[in-house]
Amino acid sequence: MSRAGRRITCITGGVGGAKLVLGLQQVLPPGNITAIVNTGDDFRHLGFWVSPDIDTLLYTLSGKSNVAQGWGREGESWAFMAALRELGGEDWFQLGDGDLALHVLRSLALASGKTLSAVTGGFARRWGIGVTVLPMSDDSIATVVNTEEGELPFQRYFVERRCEPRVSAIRFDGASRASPAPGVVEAIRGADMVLIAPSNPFLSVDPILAIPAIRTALEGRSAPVVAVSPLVGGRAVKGPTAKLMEELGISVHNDSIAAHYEGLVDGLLIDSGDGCNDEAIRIARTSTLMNSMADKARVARAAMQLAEELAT
Ligand code: FO1
Repeated sequence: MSRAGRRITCITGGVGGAKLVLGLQQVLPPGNITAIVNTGDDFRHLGFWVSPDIDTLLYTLSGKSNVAQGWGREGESWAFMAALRELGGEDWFQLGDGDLALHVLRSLALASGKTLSAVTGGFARRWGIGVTVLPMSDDSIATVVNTEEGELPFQRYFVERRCEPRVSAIRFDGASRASPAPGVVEAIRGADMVLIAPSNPFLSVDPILAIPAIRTALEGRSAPVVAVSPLVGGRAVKGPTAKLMEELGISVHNDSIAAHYEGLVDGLLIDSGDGCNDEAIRIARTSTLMNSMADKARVARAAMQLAEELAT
């Protein structure tokens, strides 16, 4: 089948996955791509339901994202936050004026009984996004980080504490009882290949894999699953991945990434300068840093190439 017919499903957190999906869009019609997005970072803040990784995908795929910042909208204004601070409201989590519209409308829709996947699909359609953007689940799942300062909900750890407290364990409240959102299992089973984006395996990919029916679908896969390593040169491209691995006693090496995904992936795409000694999976290399659109297309093509080799 020509690549044009390929159906690809991408399992992703926020930024890393958004870049990979942008790269895939250079190679495939957007309608052939489904993104299954982490919602373990989601939380209720100031009465609004905030879904950061979903919003990163929506903003990125609609060309609205603040690329340099890695979250939120480009050209944002901050009148709401200024007024909030005047009134003594919590200001550790910045909500831009444009971003606020998304949280207000999502919160209203959820309060009226709509599901997160229905709301997300509505936003994607409104913004002309051709990729199918699916939350991993419509059930509530919360990533909680055990640190030397006690348990922290994800955003308190990631934003308020800037990932400083040392982590001893991570859990995903609700994941073991959660069902995949509609279309998620079908997107895994019906794909010609499944890619795991270079998101943080422990914070952003694991919540997705913690949903039993998703893990089972990946374990029983017929199509190849390829992960893109989040490590470049023995450190993470962005965010706390390497620091977290050290704190969890995991060596910051692709061997650990391969071991972490053992039984779920058939191939691992690593950076040209790195190595991986795992004999059980196929390794491919490219320059995996994704800054320019050409970078993103290169990494997407290399991941597809590896999956195609595994499928033959
Ligand atoms: N990250 C920050 O570091 N500081 C913020 O103030 C912040 C606000 C914010 C608002 C909406 C949103 O969707 C994301 C936001 N993020 C912020 C990023 C967020 O914490 C991360 O995108 C993920 O949760 C980690 O992948």
